[in-house]
Amino acid sequence: MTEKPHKSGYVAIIGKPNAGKSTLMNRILGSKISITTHKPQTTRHQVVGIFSDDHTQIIFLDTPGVITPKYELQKAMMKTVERARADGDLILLIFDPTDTYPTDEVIELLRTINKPIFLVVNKIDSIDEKAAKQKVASIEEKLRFKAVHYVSAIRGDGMDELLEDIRSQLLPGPPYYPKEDLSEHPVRFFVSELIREQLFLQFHEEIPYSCTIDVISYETEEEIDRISADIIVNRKSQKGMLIGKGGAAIKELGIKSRESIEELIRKKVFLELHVKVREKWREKENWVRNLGY
Ligand SMILES: Nc1nc2c(ncn2[C@@H]2O[C@H](COP(=O)(O)OP(=O)(O)OP(=O)(O)O)[C@@H](O)[C@H]2O)c(=O)[nH]1
Ligand SMILES: [Mg+2]
Repeated sequence: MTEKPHKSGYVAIIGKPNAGKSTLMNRILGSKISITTHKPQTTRHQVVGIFSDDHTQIIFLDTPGVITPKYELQKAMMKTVERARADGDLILLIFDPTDTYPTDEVIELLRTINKPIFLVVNKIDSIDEKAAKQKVASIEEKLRFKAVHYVSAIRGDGMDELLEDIRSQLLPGPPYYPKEDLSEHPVRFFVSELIREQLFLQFHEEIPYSCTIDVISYETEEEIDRISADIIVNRKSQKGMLIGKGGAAIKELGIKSRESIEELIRKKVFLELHVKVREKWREKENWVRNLGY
């Protein structure tokens, strides 16, 4: 009997904003590693998610949705996508067939690379097969794919077949991380992401896009973790909106954020939030870099 060789490799998850990239990664890992919301441009960093079984380790790189950047923060986000494109042994282009706008920027980004690409057609739970196939045909005219998969990241349809096909593309190699690891980011990263997720869920229009989170301190005690974080806003006028009437908005943000952090670390959390104004931080390369992008 021949043993299955151990295989490992990097898989970059690339696509337009809101296509379901983070949902797909979370679904494969069976764990919420990357935040997801109904709003585009939720993901801003390269988020590492590690899938392991006895004979495979796949390191997924979730990335921000591909856009034409307008300010420094978005430029940094697109550098992240380019890095993942360079690091991936295989690329998954996540495509949302219910999206009525063109996919040109993503196609442009992937046109010149010489690596296998899978087209992963997501959200098949909300479009009929014929309509999805028509859309796929128009993308296949522009890019060559090693395989096309139809999936629903929300429902989990097509995940086993996708995983098996990803594995078939990987080369024999050792695991790079301990098999029980699901990610590699420090807990502070997840804390700031979970607060940012609540910003996207609770605030409207420009607010979530104008904010970032800076975890100032994280103290671990036996019974409780004490976390203090700044919410950085882009304009002075946004501070009041974040705080809300009588502090109601920031209170709600704090409660929901604390609950999701507690769920992650399975421990009681004391969370202190402060709003700070950094005039036009999104447009300034220094600030963008200092704030972790
Ligand atoms: N109906 C349906 N909705 C989905 C599916 N997968 C993801 N979604 C929804 O699509 C929205 C965007 O999902 P995300 O995973 O945040 O998308 P993303 O591509 O990571 O988005 P960005 O980080 O903004 O680039 C969320 O509301 C998801 O619930 C799916 O298979 N079916
Ligand atoms: Mg995302």
